[in-house]
Amino acid sequence: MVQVEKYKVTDQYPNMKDYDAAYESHDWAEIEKQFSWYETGKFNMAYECIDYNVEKGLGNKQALIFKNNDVIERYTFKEMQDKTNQAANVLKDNANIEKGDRIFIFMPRSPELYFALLGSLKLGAIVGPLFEAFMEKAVKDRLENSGARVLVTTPELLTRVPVDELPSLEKIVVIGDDVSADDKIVDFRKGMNDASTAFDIVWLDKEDGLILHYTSGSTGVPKGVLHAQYAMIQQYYSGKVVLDLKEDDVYWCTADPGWVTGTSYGIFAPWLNGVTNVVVGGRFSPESWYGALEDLKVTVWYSAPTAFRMLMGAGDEVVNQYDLSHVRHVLSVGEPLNPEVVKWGMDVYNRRIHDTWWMTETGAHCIVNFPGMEIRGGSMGKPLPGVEAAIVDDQGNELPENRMGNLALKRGWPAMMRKIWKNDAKYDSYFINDWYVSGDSAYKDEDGYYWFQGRVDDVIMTAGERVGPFEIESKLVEHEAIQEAGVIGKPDPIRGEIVKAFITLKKEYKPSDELKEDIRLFVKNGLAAHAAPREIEFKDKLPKTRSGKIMRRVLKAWELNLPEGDLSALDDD
Ligand code: 6R9
Repeated sequence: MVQVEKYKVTDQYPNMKDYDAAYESHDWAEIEKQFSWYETGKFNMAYECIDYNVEKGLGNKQALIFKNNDVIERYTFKEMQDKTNQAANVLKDNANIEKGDRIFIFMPRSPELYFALLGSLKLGAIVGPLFEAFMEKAVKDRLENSGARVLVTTPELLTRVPVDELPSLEKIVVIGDDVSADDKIVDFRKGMNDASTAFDIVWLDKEDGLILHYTSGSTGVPKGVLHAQYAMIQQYYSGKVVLDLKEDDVYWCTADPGWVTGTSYGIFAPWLNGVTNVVVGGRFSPESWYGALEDLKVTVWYSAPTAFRMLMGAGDEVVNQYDLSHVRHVLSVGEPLNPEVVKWGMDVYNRRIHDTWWMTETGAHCIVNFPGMEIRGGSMGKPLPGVEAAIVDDQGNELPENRMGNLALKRGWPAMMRKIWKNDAKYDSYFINDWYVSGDSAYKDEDGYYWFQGRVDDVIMTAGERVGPFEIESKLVEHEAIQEAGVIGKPDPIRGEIVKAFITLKKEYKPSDELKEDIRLFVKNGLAAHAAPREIEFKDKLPKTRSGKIMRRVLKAWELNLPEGDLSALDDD
């Protein structure tokens, strides 16, 4: 049995009630009372995020701090109200947007992205955010499938939009200097200069569309996941109890809005809670990230295992050059958080890193390490109050404790997706009876903690044993030479599958046969003989999605010489 590291609650969270009490007493109807629509019946996410805060007297409070290298821009909630109203007017004056029309946004992070996105929501449009790194085919597929009527982009990225092949696309709003406008192209900056700061928000119903995120599932075909306005209730609540957002917090979520984390927790949760929200542009480097934490005095920091592993690989000396004393709460999402990383977080930041599990489809946190509960290194935690989870078999029967199976959620949590765009059959295929089946494999221990094992398709069957790749990867990254590891099952005539590991080494280490042998022994002695990789291949880097997930599907395709499938999510910079 692997030793589990436990991290007790400290006095860091004096205001958090304990987890069991919060779960027992939870009632979404009580949370609804926090929103303006509880009184008015009129919904609009952008109103709740921005205007409602101004009305509550937070107009002069910093809403957005944008940092890109040495440039820092700051906007109060009142300024955000004006800017988002102006953006809404620019869109309204140039395109005939009706409630539910799709407006896509394809640009790097900048304050204007947030003005345009919230402005689109004020018009009642459904927003579709795209990663700036998408190439022509990925852009076309998404605009085509969604039938987007308007695209907001920059002059540089416009070159990747096959405008002539997109008949539904009526207007392109270009954000740049010297834009030459015509009957299709709109000059955003000129429009903003001329636009009024007054705008009549289009009121919606709670089930009206909010956001359309395209995500590549394990099969690799991108699908449009639609969320409704009502998702806000869970985003707000989890912002309060999981991100632990408080009035004076300076909050930084490192995710791009092209990924659901960058909208649910990079836009909605912080602003629904009236908190100062930090956006950092430019590329990742340990120096620029620690610099942002120090300069902006960030208090709550939400990032991903891939980033934490890179920071860990950069060495502890870098950390010590920065003053991170303001950071009081750290969270992670996107991939399993290796116990080694949690341990390192305790050593160098003196903070517990709180893992959170959820998906594009779930819209908000579902399984979390609640700030007030004991953390067990490697576990994604327990269900968010108001969410019912279980491990089920392929027929939807609940499995007993400590049995690996499908991680499932009881249908009906507030932020659940409402449809897969133009693909009802796909939507229906997620459900067995009342269970939404996530496609992740996990087990629940006797204390109710959930332990991620891998995507269902990634689970390895070797010599009659089921092994989750995550456990092996986590053991591998404990090895002093290893930076990152991706593990797959490779078909084998005798054993069914064998464990194969793709490994990147820390800078100081060189590949060698001795090192392979040492790594094998390390896993064999530290985990189990059947988990030790029979094959090891060293790589300069691993294939990852733009949100930082190791793409085991691509590793497998390389290994078996299979087609790689849709690679639009692959981060190939
Ligand atoms: C928010 C987000 C969802 C998939 C999910 C799972 C993996 C996310 C995780 C995690 C282990 C965690 N995942 N968080 N695995 N522990 N804390 O990531 O959405 O991009 O749709 O990915 O990511 O496999 O099913 P999305």
